[in-house]
Amino acid sequence: MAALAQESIWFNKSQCDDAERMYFEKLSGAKRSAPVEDDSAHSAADKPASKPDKKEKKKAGSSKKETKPVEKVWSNKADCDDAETKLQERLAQPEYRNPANGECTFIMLKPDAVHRGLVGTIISRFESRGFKLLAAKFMRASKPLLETHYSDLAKKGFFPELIRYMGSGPVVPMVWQGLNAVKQGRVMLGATNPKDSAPGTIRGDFCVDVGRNIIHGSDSVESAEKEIKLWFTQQEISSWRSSQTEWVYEEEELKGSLAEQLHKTRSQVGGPESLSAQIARARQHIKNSLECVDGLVANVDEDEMALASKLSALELENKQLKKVTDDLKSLILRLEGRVTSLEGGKAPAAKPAAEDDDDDVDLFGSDDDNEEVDAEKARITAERLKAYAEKKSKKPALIAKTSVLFDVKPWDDETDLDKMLECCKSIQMDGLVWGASKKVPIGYGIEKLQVMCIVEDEKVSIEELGEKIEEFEDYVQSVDVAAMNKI
Ligand code: IDP
Ligand code: MG
Repeated sequence: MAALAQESIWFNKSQCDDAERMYFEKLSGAKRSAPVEDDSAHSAADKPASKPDKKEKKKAGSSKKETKPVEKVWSNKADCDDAETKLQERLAQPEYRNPANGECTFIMLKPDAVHRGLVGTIISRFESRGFKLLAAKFMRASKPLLETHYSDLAKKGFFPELIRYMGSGPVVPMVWQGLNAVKQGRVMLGATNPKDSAPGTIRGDFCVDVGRNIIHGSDSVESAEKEIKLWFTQQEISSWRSSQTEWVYEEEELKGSLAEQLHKTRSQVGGPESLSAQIARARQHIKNSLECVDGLVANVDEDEMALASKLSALELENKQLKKVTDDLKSLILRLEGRVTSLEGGKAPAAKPAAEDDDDDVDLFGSDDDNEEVDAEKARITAERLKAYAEKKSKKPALIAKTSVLFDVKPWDDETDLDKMLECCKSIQMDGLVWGASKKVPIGYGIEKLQVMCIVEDEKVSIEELGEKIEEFEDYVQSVDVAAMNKI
């Protein structure tokens, strides 16, 4: 009898070893030892009762029973220990957990369950199922707590009785954790009305009346979270690892975990779609920037070229005007000389009297009879020369002037350029005349102001004028002389 019992135990152990070996190999990556010729799949150590047979086989050598290669479960204890260590190490890694196994639900044994002594039985059902108890307490629930808990049923006719019944005795609120704990919890509870609950469910097995249905269970993950927070503090919830974990959950935990990790990584980088969207956005941004820079360069070139051609045109015009005035000046001088010579009968009339005095020919050529006439002529000539000199002195002297084009840059696109221009033109100086102005875009919606002025070189320093403009700090960031031309 005892031998028979032992036999059966050994048989089971061999099956168990196989399962264990496969399981350990799967989880820990432990290598099988090479197939060996073994005369006992269930080794001598495992099966002491076979010892005599083994000896016989050794002696027999080529016995009838063909020795077939059988994989050894573990070649030695060191291998086994090694595999165990590896398994434990891997299990200890957090990514080895399947987050789905961490789902929590709120279960509460109602006062009728306590009164009827079903607390242990019901807890046992959850434990047996493989769920893990994270929190539990035995308490009398206050009315406000129960009203909050059942607030969604406040309008129901049975609400006052429900609150009274729930507060009529102690309750056992609990937090259970496990794979699909919320849904599975509801399945284990059975329908709200016990008359509809299937046998095998808690309500189906232990109660008959909807108003005395002994147990509560969260109906969704969201309400579970809410209810757990309502009934428990964070400190009251224990986090622990059941030694049964790997016997309750298979290794798809790992798959779930990897999938979860991938999902997490993707959501961190914004998902594959949003990543490509980000790249597209970045590309567009770079393209825009390049276009903007191109536009800026084109603008600058265009402006500068326009300005340069305008300046060279002005320069040419200036030269032509200068030539015209020079020609006119010499013509006037010539004409004046002629008029004088015609009027005075002497040429050139423009010569000063002193020069005439030095003229030996004239002096020695004059006789006493003509002395008075000559004196009169000399007086008239002197008067005319004086008048001419006076007239000439009244003519404006040629004044050196410069035409300046200032580039006045604002701080940003919000700077009021009209105000800035007003400020510039508020600078009034002797020898300064403000001219035309225009706004020139410099990119990113910002415009600069170009303002022209003519200054008399003697009276106005261009550098000082620039500094004066820069003093309008509220508007002006910097001032540059874009172009300068002598007039
Ligand atoms: P549940 O407990 O299965 O989630 P709910 O509809 O949320 O069912 O109702 C909450 C509790 O209110 C029930 O467990 C039960 O105790 C009670 N209840 C529900 N319907 C009735 C009813 O028609 N008469 C009396 N009590 C009811
Ligand atoms: Mg409910």
